[in-house]
Amino acid sequence: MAAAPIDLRSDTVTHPTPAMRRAMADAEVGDDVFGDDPTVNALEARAAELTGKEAALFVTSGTMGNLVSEMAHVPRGGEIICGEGGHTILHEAANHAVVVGASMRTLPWGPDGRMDLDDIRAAFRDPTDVHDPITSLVIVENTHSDSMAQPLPPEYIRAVGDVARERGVPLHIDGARLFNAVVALDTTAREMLAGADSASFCLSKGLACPVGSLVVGERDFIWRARRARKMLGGGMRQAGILAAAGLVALSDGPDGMVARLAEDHANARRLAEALATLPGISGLDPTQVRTNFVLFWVGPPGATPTIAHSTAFLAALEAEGVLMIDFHDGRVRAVPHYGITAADIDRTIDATRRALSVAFAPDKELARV
Ligand code: TLP
Repeated sequence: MAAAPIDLRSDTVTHPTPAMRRAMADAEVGDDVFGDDPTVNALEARAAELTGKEAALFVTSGTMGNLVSEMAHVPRGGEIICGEGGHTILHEAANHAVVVGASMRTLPWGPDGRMDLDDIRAAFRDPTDVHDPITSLVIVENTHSDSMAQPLPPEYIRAVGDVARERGVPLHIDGARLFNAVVALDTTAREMLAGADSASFCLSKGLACPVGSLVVGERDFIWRARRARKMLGGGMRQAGILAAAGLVALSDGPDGMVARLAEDHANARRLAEALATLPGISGLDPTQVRTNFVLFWVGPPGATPTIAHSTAFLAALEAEGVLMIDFHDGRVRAVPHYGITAADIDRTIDATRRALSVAFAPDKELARV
């Protein structure tokens, strides 16, 4: 039987740890819609405590976490300020428009993933003008995917929160990979979110849980998010089976998965350092690998990289037993995660070298593009 591929498409492909599987098998459960599931209640209490917020809500996914947060913060006809390539605008099936009934006002960001504070100030609409949408929420993504998952520091979150609150508008953090940012900056989730009104973070990415995300914020906000979750059909019953894995991931003990994220960051840096030296790879500065994303362009040396080049490279790489993915702007993405070892990184480096020479051999049509 062929060996399983080294799957670096995303940290969403992680499988639960043995400790999680045991905790899931043994989980005490109840009907969570009645508020009776002790394991869900414990997970929500743990998330609130870790993030320094009043309350938390267990939801099915990061997408649902962001959606119920938007529904809880934003009225129909409201507008959300967010970065132009953010997950909430590009990868959530336009749920802000279809479900929330809101528009998005998108802003550019710098290479470090930050929207300029003056740009944010200028993006607020005039609430006294009958023509304008009602600016109702600012969203910041942390880690910030497009900038190769830069971790944005608590001071920046605080500064954006201050700008938003000057206008009476809350700040939500799409913290799908919040704990990667926390670990990379050697801070705490509490400190990271001190300037934010709400956040969602995923358990099912680098923290390796099979399913789930948490939304955190003030008690009233969480109540509105809970109603929104119900409306979307996301009220689960004996969800403690799933929450049990989350409690393991967020525990302080040896089975906890937060501190372990540093291994993924080290593997990502090592991978990037090797890949950046290969002819055919461009746009990759390994010193910019601060968390678990490695993003780069591929193409024949000297040629302008295109999406067709990425496609050819990814196919050649798959034939070598390694999976990466095309990022939305045409770059290739590799994401080390739980289960990926340093030896897998070495094999990936060799496989990449071979895939580049197959995809961009001088006699290949694509090489002349
Ligand atoms: N991102 C996934 C894909 O959807 C692209 C990935 O593989 O990176 N916010 C951010 C910043 C995300 O990267 C993601 C997932 C989400 C929200 C949504 O989380 P899920 O997939 O749990 O709905």
